[in-house]
Amino acid sequence: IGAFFQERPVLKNPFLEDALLRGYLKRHMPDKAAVSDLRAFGERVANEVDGWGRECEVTAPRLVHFDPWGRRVDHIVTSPAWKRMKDLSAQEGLVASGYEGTFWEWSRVYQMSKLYLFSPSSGLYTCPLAMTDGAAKVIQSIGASWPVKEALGRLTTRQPERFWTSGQWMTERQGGSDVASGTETVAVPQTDGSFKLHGFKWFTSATDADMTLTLARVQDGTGATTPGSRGLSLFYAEVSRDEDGRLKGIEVQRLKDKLGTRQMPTAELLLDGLPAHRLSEEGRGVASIANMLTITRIHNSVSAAAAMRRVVQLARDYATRRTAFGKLLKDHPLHIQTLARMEVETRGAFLLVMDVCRLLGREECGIATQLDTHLLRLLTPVVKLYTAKQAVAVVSEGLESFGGQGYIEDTGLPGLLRDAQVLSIWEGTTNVLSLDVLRCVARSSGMVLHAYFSHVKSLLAGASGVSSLAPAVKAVDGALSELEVFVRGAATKAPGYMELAA
Ligand code: MFK
Ligand code: FAD
Repeated sequence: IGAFFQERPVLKNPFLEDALLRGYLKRHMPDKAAVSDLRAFGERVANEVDGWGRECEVTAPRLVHFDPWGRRVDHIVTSPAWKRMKDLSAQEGLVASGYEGTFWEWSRVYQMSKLYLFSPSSGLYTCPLAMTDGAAKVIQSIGASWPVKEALGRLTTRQPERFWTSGQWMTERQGGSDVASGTETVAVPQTDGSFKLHGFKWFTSATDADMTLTLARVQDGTGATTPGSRGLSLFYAEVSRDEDGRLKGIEVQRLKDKLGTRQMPTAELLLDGLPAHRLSEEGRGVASIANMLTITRIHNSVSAAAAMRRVVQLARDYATRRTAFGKLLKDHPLHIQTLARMEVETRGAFLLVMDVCRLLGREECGIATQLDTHLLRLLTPVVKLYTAKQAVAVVSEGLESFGGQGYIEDTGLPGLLRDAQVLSIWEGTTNVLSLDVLRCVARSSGMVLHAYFSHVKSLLAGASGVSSLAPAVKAVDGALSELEVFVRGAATKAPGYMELAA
């Protein structure tokens, strides 16, 4: 009954559809090789990868505890599409391109642009890639020697058969934000200088990884450990199996039943003598894993901007196909205003994210000024916390622009919202990242904020003819004056400084 069937929104090449991305690249890195690679990858995302992403969503990972004969195997069974994502990630250099330096200071912008195209179609494979990138960064910054030299090569290779992913096992039952008090895992020294880890990791995502970085407390000869942050060290462990097929030193307790990110396994792990190597100095675990946090928080922001861009692209397309009250949605001014507001949020997010990627690239090439370094430190938590919240709001609005169909599971749209919701929780919640902003402001005696407002002031000066920016100029001037008081207080350790930094 009824001859009408609504046309679906069509995903077109996300690179060609994204005038802002293309314009940004043209302005900043007009390298033909990068642009043609992104165009070709965009084609692949629309025509091939997006289907795999859907397959990952509908074929959720599952845990097989025992083999048919009762032996404990703890196999996390993932979909063929999830495995294809791993191979594709290596071939396309989704981690490698951040380390190859092909585009010099723009290598990170290029890599993150590619991830931005990939993310909404990736079946959440961006999660292991973020942690893999973070692990490579930590190993590189510590200085890759045995036993992690081989690992660094595998994390950053383009050869699918060599490519490894890494986990990031930090959260325990007592503390995900407060890992300093919450970490109970102990590292027992072995006679050969290695360690065995005993503890329980409460959230471990993409647990089919080949290795992990994790935190634990080294036991002394009496079995005692140091409490708090100063007791935590950073460890490297490989996830491997013995000749009977059992995981060495790990039992997978269960997979989490999650609101979203269902494409990806998130497990609870009992570490029962996991062989590991200490990477950091004793007690420098948190400071040493901070590089991983920086990278994964930037990846998170890229995924947030990408989720917004994807829903806007689909909503715009749908507005050209759906008719209501006698005309297409695109011809209803109110609907267009809704889409325009989403577009503005998406553009703002994209530009902030790309600026942080640009700063990261400059730092990694050794050409960052002190201003760049301050901005990178300050803006990393800011961009993560801000874009995560934006993504939930914009994607939610985006779903509404499809009417009832936005709520229907097999359109693939609801998954976008579910997956956006996690962006503000993992890799540091909004409050914890706000405190991280305060931490870096306090530790630099306010200099990072001063650098930030001076930078914004110089940007505004470049647009001095735009009268609508006058309130912003006034606000920045006010902030700079207040900061001068703050910085002076900090320098003299006046009581006002302690109140502000508390
Ligand atoms: C699509 C993309 C997806 C991404 C994949 C996600 C998969 C999911 C993975 C996870 O969720 S992994 C778990 C992530 N967990 C967190 O993000 C933990 C959140 N909590 C914090 O970030 C806390 O602020 C923190 C654990 C860091 C607090 O620890 P402490 O030990 O109480 O902090 P403290 O004493 O202030 O700092 C210790 C050192 O670390 C200091 O260095 P120094 O000793 O040299 O002074 C700090 O400066 C340094 N530090 C802390 N945060 C830093 C940092 N350095 C640089 N950047 C930071 N953000
Ligand atoms: P809590 O720390 O208990 O926080 C609860 C609330 O209190 C939050 O709203 C928080 O903002 C607030 N809060 C905490 N401290 C403060 C404070 N000082 N001031 C103000 N507010 C505060 N972790 C890993 O290590 N590896 C993984 O692979 C991983 N994968 C994950 C996958 C998923 C799908 C999810 C949901 C989580 C994953 N996590 C992982 C865990 C995640 O990093 C933590 O859940 C997160 O860091 C928060 O920690 P928590 O759950 O202990 O919350």
